[in-house]
Amino acid sequence: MSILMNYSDQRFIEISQVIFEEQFRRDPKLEEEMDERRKKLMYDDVIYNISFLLTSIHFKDSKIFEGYARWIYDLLCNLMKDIDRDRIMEHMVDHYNIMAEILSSSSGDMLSHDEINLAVEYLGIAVEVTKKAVTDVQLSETFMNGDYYEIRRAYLNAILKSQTREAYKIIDNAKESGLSILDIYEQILTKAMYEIGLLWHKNVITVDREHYATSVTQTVMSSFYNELFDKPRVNRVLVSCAVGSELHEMGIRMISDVFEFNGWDTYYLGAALPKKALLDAIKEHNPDLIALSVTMPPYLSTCEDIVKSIKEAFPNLKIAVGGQAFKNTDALWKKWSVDFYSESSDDLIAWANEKIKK
Ligand code: B12
Repeated sequence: MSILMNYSDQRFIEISQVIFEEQFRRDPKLEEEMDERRKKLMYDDVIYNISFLLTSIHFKDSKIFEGYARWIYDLLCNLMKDIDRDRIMEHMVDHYNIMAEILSSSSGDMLSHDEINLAVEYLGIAVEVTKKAVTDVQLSETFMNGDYYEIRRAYLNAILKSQTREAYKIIDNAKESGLSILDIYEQILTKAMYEIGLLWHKNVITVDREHYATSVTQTVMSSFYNELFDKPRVNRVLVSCAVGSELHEMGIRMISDVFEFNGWDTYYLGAALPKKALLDAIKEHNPDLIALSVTMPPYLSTCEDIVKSIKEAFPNLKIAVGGQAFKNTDALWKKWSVDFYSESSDDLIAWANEKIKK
């Protein structure tokens, strides 16, 4: 005997209530995430979910519930932008698992044995579809084009799914398969971070996911340290920093690492360094090259000022500038007395190794 679509059937209401309450019991974090309005909507959703499942079972057509699971996941991601996609996946997977347990154990008088089996099967499909949907996001052309797409995609997927160990493993495997530090930095990590930025900008991921991506990527970068400092020295010195109150410092740290890997002695001074401290550091380390990085356009004028001061105090010191702030300018660096600009670390190291010799 089926209760298909009979919303007023008391058994239907009772089972929805039990599923709803069980989910809150098992996952106390839900109380913080769901205000009263959301709780009400969530309860309504339990009823919809059961009715779609029962329809699917009635027609013995798994596609009905599978399509619904994908649809409801996208809907919830759009409605609850403050909760990350990965967490919403957890909500739904828990929900489907609880539904399967409760329908199997307590719906004997509502569903036949065969119907219960179908319910469990279709809910299993919904779990898989929902897990897959976490990484099913629209990616930019830049991310999809170019070498090592598969590795970059796997790395991004691991970050979107909170799989920290997997992310490290992907980079370890890439290293083992012979990818250079330059390729890993430029083709995997930089492109993945740019994509994370775009997904945040489009409101597809939350800001905490962006912060998590940053911390995973910084840890990945530090895993290169043993190799970096092992390289034969070439007796050349780089001083580098991010300019102004710039907090974006991963790019310039990459530059510094790449130089260290090429045998240069590097002094990476981080971000938010006062001009006087930078000039003192130049005096102390006597570099062959200084690399300045700007991501946020408001710090371009700070960079211009620093470039002028460095050239006044150290006229022969070579200066390179870079970072995303320059990308949307009309070749601004050409108006300054800098020696080199490029969009990436590989061009800079190639230029420096060729032009700066001792
Ligand atoms: C992680 C991140 C942060 C982190 C930074 C943490 C850290 N420790 O670095 C935190 C959370 C602090 C942050 C804060 C903010 N961020 Co942010 N952030 C990012 C994100 C996602 C990644 C940055 C990154 O590491 N990229 C990877 C590195 C490797 O790339 P890169 O820096 O470009 O470096 C490469 C090249 O440019 C080049 N290069 C770099 N420097 C140099 C120097 C030389 C000499 C040369 C030759 C080459 C070179 O080589 C590198 C390798 O190719 C970007 C997205 C993006 N597109 O990058 C947004 C992004 C840069 N952030 C953005 C914004 C808006 C902000 C905030 C204003 C947000 C806010 N409302 O608070 C603040 C501003 C803070 C500040 N005062 O600086 C926007 C900037 C938009 C714009 N139009 O400028 C971006 C683009 C996100 C977006 N899509 O909208 N952010």
